[in-house]
Amino acid sequence: MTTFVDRVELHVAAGNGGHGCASVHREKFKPLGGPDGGNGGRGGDVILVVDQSVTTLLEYHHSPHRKATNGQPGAGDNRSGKDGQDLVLTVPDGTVVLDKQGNVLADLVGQGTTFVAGQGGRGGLGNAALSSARRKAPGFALLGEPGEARDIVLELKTVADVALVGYPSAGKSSLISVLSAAKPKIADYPFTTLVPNLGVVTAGSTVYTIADVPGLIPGASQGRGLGLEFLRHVERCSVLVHVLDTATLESDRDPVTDLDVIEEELRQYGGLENRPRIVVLNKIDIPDGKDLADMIRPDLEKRGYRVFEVSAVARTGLKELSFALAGIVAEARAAKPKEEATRIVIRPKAVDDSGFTVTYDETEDVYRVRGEKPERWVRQTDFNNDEAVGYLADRLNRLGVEDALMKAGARAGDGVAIGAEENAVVFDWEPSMTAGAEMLGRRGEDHRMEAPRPAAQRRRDRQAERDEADREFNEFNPF
Ligand SMILES: Nc1nc2c(ncn2[C@@H]2O[C@H](COP(=O)(O)OP(=O)(O)OP(=O)(O)O)[C@@H](O)[C@H]2O)c(=O)[nH]1
Ligand SMILES: [Mg+2]
Repeated sequence: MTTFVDRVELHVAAGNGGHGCASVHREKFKPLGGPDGGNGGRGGDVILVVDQSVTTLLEYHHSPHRKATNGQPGAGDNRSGKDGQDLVLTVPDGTVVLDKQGNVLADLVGQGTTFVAGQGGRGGLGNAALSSARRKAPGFALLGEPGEARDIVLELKTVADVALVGYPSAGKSSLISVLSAAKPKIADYPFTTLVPNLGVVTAGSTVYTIADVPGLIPGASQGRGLGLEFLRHVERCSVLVHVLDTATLESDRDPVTDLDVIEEELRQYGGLENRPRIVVLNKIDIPDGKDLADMIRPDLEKRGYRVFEVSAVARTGLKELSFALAGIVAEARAAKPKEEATRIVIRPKAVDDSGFTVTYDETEDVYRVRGEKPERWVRQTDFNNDEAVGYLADRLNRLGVEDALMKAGARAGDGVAIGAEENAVVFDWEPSMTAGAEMLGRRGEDHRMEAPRPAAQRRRDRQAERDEADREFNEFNPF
């Protein structure tokens, strides 16, 4: 028997981008050609894809660390590095992806639905790509970016059209075994089923799935028995089927009370109120069972339930039941908003966010710069290469980071951190020449504090200043 695992923690790491290459073209008699360093390849993504033939998360329980391959570094002669390979992880239909705090990142329903769980790092540009009219022969290249690494939780919420609920030993697994090709474990002791079973039923032209959950008992909502943990698997169903045992030997039980108990537990669990329900009276092959079924049937129908009398063992009443379920499922499917024809691809977040923020971080005594672009550029920089650092400074300057630092009150020599606390790059700030000189010059004269004055006004003001000076002079020199 395969183990059923419906919750796993998964650590994914996308591939790193390959570094760009700094190289200069060499040829006989042409010692210094142009830069010809190629770009690094992209790191592979980690991608989750729904595959309906996968039914459990067991695989990830056994090996929870998954990494996509890295991009290859670029090389001379304009050769780009190869991209890393995406790592495609198949998951069952109905897998919910959460972060470690329990926030839902994605709900993967439908064959082929895709979620990029980790994005591969971009490859670094080689010096050929970095050359420009201004920078003819860059002696540096950009580093590849690290791939995204994340801890996620996968939780399976089975996607079954029909869910069977009932007391232990009511015959839920027996029913699945005779309605579908599934072969669940069946036995005459309670809690035979420890994890949900799933079967596929074909009734006429309708194909639908049917699942049972471990038996429920009074107090299940307080954690008795196997608790309500598994009810998660019935949340998505279109119809709930109460499987009632008409031949139980327990003296304090009868099918109608059983029904009330299960309904109460479902109510406590919540969220299933408006799901259509039908009642199956099972075990009518036993004479007492048949008598009891006939006796309570009108009562149940008066409550509004459609009632089916069956025997999973003698295989009676099954056809009628399976066609009735097919009808309800077909109706529910028709009522659902049309599923998009294309498969849904969910990406974690927009990557190109051009903004950034500068804040003073008191505990660390640094000005902290946060933003997708500045943080990416820092990761791409080889800090052992002055030219590369200069290039970074230019980029930051053009984005307006230096101006923003000035405005925030940063002075030359202050600490500046780019990135989040754990992986920030911290350095002493040296305003680059242009921005620095300009800003400092302005600050000395403090022109910025004044509103611009038209020339005529400036002339009048100057005249007023002179007159004032003359007055003072005359006061002190009365002669
Ligand atoms: N006579 C008779 N026995 C049945 C019928 N259906 C199931 N049983 C028996 O009832 C017992 C319990 O059946 P299961 O199908 O395992 O019951 P279950 O509801 O899945 O039980 P749990 O998994 O413990 O919740 C088994 O011994 C079955 O053979 C039926 O229609 N007639
Ligand atoms: Mg069972």
